[in-house]
Amino acid sequence: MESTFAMIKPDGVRKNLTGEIISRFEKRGLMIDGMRLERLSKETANVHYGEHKGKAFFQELVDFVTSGPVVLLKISGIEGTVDIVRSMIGATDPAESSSGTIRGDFATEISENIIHGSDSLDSAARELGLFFP
Ligand code: 3AN
Repeated sequence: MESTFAMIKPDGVRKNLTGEIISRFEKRGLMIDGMRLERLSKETANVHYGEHKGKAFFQELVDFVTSGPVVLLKISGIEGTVDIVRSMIGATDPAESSSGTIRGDFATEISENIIHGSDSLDSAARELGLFFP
């Protein structure tokens, strides 16, 4: 069974989209294997977004993702789950994400794009190791 990590960001939680988002994954046939509501510390956010350290938007990203509670998800299913979840989330920039994707339906700004999902098997392993050890 393949597993991936997703995180409903503070804007998704504030907009009451948690149920809608989880429901989409479940209806697709994926299993919610782990779930936790928590407010991330700056330290954890720094580790999670470590690959973006040094970029212009890094501090804004860390401040935003720690601005309120997030929902941490371990999602499991058939081979290809990492890619299925990414395709359901949609492109990083909501201006480019298709309707029918989570970002395409609910996000308008790249800095507040509702949800994060691991982008590869390697990131899924790393991120699941951080949040669901
Ligand atoms: P994704 O979340 O689609 O994997 P990444 O990993 O490139 O995208 O970026 C991580 C997060 O950083 C994005 N979800 C977004 O919130 C933020 N981000 C990426 N690019 C920008 C940007 N140009 N300006 C502001 N925030 C950005």
